[in-house]
Amino acid sequence: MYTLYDWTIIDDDGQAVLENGNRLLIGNGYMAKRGTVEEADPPCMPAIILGGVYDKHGDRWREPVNAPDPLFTVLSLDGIPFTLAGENLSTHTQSLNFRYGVYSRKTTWNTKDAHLTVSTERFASMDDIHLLCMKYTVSADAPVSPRVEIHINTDVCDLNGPHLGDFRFEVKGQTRTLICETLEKKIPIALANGIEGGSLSSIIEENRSSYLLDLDGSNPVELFVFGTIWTGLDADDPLENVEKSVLRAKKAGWDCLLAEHKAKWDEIWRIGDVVIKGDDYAQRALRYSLYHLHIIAPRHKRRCGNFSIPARGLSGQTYKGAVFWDTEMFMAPYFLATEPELVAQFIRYRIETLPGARRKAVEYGLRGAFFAWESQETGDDACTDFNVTDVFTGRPVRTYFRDKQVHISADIVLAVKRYVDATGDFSILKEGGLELILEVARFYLSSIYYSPERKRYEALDVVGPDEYHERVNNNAFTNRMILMVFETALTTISLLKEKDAIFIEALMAKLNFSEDFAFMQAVMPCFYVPQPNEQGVIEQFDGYFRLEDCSLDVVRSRLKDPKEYWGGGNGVASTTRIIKQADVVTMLALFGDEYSTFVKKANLAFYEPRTEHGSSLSACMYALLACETGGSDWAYPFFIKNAEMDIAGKGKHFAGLVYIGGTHPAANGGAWLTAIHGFCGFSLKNNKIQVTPRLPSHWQEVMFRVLLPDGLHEVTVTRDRWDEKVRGQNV
Ligand code: IFM
Repeated sequence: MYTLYDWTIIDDDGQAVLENGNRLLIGNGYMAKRGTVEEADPPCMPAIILGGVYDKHGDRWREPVNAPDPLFTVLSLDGIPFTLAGENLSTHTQSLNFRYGVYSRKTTWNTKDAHLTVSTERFASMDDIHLLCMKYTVSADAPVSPRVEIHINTDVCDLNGPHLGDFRFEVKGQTRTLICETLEKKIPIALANGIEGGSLSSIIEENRSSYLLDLDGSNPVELFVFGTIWTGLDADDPLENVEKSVLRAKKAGWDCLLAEHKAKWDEIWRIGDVVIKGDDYAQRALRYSLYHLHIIAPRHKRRCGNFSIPARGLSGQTYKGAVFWDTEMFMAPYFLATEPELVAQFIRYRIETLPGARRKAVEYGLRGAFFAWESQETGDDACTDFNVTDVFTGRPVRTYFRDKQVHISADIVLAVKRYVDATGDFSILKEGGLELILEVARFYLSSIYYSPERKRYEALDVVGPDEYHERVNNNAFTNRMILMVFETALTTISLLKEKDAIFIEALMAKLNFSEDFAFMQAVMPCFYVPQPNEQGVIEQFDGYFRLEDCSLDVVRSRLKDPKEYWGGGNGVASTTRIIKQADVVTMLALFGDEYSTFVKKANLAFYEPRTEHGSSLSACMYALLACETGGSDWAYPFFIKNAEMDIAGKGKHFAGLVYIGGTHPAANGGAWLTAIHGFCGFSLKNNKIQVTPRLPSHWQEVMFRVLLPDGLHEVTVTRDRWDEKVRGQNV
């Protein structure tokens, strides 16, 4: 069972192994290591996921590479390894300090002569992203001689692997190296570990990485293990680099490396922290959520191009380690306020993957840029046509996420627009941002239809955010987003024309966009966006109101298997008004200025009881809209649901038979969105901070910081007032 304290989460029974893997994850944006114990075997899903490194095994799903573990350590006595499953287990706790990203465990086993305890600490250095550090301490209350073996373990678990081959080990003194390569693209992956004995005199026998410890019953033995990882995407000679990194780490030593790592975290929190007064649990849970965003933020420059954040972060191989709309819509707002350079990096990643988006559009007989629903390093779509497995037949189910969830391209445009609005950084538009916007506009221009009867342009045969209803016409959210793309294209062109007319002319010529431009102008006034009915409710898509109107409980009672997929051809929700996640409500939360409070309230009241919230992207949109309509207390449980998503570990683990467990960065971002945009009523207008306090009734105060072009702003919001201090340029 876990307990959440200030900056620490502790699990004291080790039962929930898979949940703890996520809950106690450490990382630094380059890689993340799951919160499993050092000796964990593949069924416990130990993993070190490397951001942006993918592999495909045969015709199985392409997914991120799980690297060998350079910190793998097993303790044994008389040849019998100690495990958490052993009957000799006495006590076990694991914890995570989420201020500094330090994982710890303490486990005691009974032996016939003594109680034997292993205590470890480890971190993924924020200072040297290639480095993992571990302190491994063994103690006993009576003399005993256990053995410690430290390997670079290649026996890792993969959902669709294995992904590595051609393993070549070498041992040089206390340093062990391994070079191997991915199967598909032959990317070299190099690892090394170096071991330092804090009490080397206690080690009486040494055989490569195997140590027989002579414990005297009072003095513990401390071993320090430094593991490093480089890939062929980082350097020409990753092997040389891992060796150098290990030597550097051994020379610096644990204390120094830990201090450097902590200094980086201090810097992150100096800008990124949020302080809540009046609600300790919310404070802890929100900081924990922000921690999870920071450990997957790709701050480092990659020589092979920019990368973004996958939907399950770096917590495993779920969803093929792919980047979805989650990043732009749910995570980017936090980083836009605190580290806008990261959002620029997300956008650059999309600019660099434009060729993949163009290829996808061509594949569907369309023009422009149709971004991948599940994007990996090239921008080609990793999403398959059969993304769910039927629980009854074991057969793949045809899903339409890949070909019909067209809003993905517009979501990316919205992020570009928001970035430029907030930072005034027009350079990104010239470096491919405007090209991206125009190519997305062109994609929609090539996919919409004109209805002569209704005298309007429509978007037909799409899937909106509610994935349970496939191939629908005029999904309100999608249509409004498409219109936003046209609006953004138009305003950005005229804005840049004023600044650099030659650039605009050249770009229009390069893209041959003049005809599209004229067509877009003609389409805009007659592009259809569904409007509220007399009751103020907006129909989610054409014909939605004609579907069976039954309760969530009734739909749930129709399930024959708890893992059954609710959507698609045979899903229990497909023929009903029950939806998976916020859809119309997301549109209202994004375009709030265009709708009255009456309409917002009507849609909240209508859609919330009909929403399964089967996605971690749902709660925050309901919460945001509720805050706008005076419902902060109503929104509070939705905020908590988001903020504690990875603490409680109650998120869905299966879609059909496909494993979808992992961390939920979109929910982490959603928690910040609700606290800051929702409860504090924060927004930016022309680079000026605006706040409308609407805190939940038991909150006294919230402090957060925003990094604007003129410096760091510290905003304090109380129940009825707010205050802003500018801390100047020197951030
Ligand atoms: O992007 C989401 C989608 O909206 C719902 N299914 C899971 C995806 C990844 O989080």
